[in-house]
Amino acid sequence: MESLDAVSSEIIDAIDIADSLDALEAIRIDALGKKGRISLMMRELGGMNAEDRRAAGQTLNRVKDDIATAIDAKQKILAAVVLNERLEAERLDVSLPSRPHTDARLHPLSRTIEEVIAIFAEMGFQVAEGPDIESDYYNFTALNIPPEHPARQEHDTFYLPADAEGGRKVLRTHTSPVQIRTMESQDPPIRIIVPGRTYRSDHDATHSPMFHQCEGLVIGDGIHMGHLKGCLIDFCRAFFGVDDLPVRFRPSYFPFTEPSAEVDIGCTRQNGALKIGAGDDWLEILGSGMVNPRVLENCGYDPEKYQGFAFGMGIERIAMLKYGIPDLRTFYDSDLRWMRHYGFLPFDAPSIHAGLSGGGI
Ligand code: 2U9
Repeated sequence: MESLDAVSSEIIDAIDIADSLDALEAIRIDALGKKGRISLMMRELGGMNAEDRRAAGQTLNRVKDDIATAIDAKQKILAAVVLNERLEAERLDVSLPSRPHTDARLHPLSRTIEEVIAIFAEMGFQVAEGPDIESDYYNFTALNIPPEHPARQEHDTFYLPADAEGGRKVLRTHTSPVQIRTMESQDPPIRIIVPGRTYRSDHDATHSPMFHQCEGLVIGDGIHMGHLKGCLIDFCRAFFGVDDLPVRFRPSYFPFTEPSAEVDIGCTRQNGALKIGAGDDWLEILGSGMVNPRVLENCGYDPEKYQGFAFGMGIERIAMLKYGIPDLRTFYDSDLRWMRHYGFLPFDAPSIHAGLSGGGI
């Protein structure tokens, strides 16, 4: 095994003077690779008799291990050299000023929707959603809105071009179609709120063609006006953060509810300033009512078995009242200065989760 010793020390010397990881890898392949010098010698063992093979095999394995160990040790040294070179070359100037940034804000409408959801979630409501583009059936007919009703008129509702069968879809004028769809697909009990965008052909200082509503629906066995009143009184008090807020139910009319009631909260108006809470004045906040039996029938429910109540509110309106935002149109201006003033920091939201138990808003 004279020649093996020579080959071995030649390889070990080469490892010693290797000055890069690439050079070391080339040496490894040349020695231990598939067609490497040591590997070829291993193959030659096959032609030897058993006794010679055992002795030569042991020597070869020892040499192979020595070379692998030497490569491993050198690899660590060279890797450390590379790392040190990088650490020397790369410098981080921690005194540089950071890139300019502005904190994002949550839009007051998003915040208001989150607050409304949090309050109703605590009462066991789930959030339901549906399409903005609706059929005439879901937006009007199923809700007992008659063909001659003004809401169906061209100048009040955005109609899409007629389809091949002459049917015309609408941009939903309220979120109520979602309640119809929910009733069609689920059995009572139902307890949902439906926040979302709605559209009406109206544009002035107090109306926007796109606005947001949150409606709610409760259906069950024996649901009555007392449930409606308790639920909405609790909501108003939690939303405005006033425990003893006076709440008044005033008779009204909607085609989809019977009886119907508008909900007012107590307030005072002094020198043009509005204060929510006990006072000698009232402010309309919500519409509500017991679901009209015809609407229940349209959804395949037996009105003798199930009853329910529904309600609706305009998100822009309650956001303006709660946060003192004077002009509806500013909600959609995307003015960053306005957002910095009226917007919310995303994590600055403890009152959202305070819900019914209060905690101050
Ligand atoms: C179904 C049955 C009944 C939803 C209701 C109101 C009263 C209401 C307005 C408030 C201000 C809309 O944004 S607004 O202009 N809404 O007064 N909404 S009851 O009643 C329903 C809904 C769905 C199946």
